[in-house]
Amino acid sequence: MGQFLPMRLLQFSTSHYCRKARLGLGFKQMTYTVENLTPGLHALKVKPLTGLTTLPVLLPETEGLPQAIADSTRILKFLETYCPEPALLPPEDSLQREIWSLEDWLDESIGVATRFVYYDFRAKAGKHLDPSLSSQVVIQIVRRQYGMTPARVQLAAERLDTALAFLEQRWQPGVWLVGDRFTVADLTAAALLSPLARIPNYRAQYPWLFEQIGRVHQLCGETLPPGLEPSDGAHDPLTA
Ligand SMILES: N[C@@H](CCC(=O)N[C@@H](CS)C(=O)NCC(=O)O)C(=O)O
Repeated sequence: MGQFLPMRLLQFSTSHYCRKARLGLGFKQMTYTVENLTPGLHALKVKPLTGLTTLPVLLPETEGLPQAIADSTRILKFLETYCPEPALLPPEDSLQREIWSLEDWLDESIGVATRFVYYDFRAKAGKHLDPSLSSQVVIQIVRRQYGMTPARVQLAAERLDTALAFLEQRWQPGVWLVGDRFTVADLTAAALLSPLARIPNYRAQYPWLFEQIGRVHQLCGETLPPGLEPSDGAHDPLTA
């Protein structure tokens, strides 16, 4: 059953952290609207609400609930408390601790590494995906904002290789990251690694990753990320 509450998600439409929040909302079958903010100008709206400048931010817009919840991790914790079923966590405390540790690693380290590798690709070999001046200007601004020097991009790529070697051992069809069911850990991995779907090297080297990302999106009723949408297949030699 859907939850007919008018929650609002403030987001950047292309952000993988915002995708993570949408996957959580989708899994819980919440009714919500999204408001896409413009990078840069977003801070004027978001900072007075949360004291932070990052998106996603969830506005429950219901009396008795917090006015604004900043950060995708807090959004998932809020959803799990507010709407316990279907559950995103198993009942065992020890498994929950493992899940939140994995979630924190994926969120703080791997999501950032993905961002570095993705924007580096979009500025170089993947420039053809959108060579327009406006897109390339945005990409350059993001690269400068996050200090994406070649040395730091290289470190990020190495961090991703280590992470994917670890995930490959335990994230295969029918097998979830922790315990025997889909949890916050799977949702977070799917969202924060999803930008790699645009990068041919990753598509060729880690086919299991994109199958798993697709499964998680299906489970959460969320549109597939760019690179995995059915319409992309016709133009993508790797999936043809
Ligand atoms: N750990 C945060 C990270 C969110 C984050 O980095 N969001 C980026 C977009 S992908 C952002 O809002 N950047 C704009 C800014 O920092 O002003 C979360 O999980 O919500």
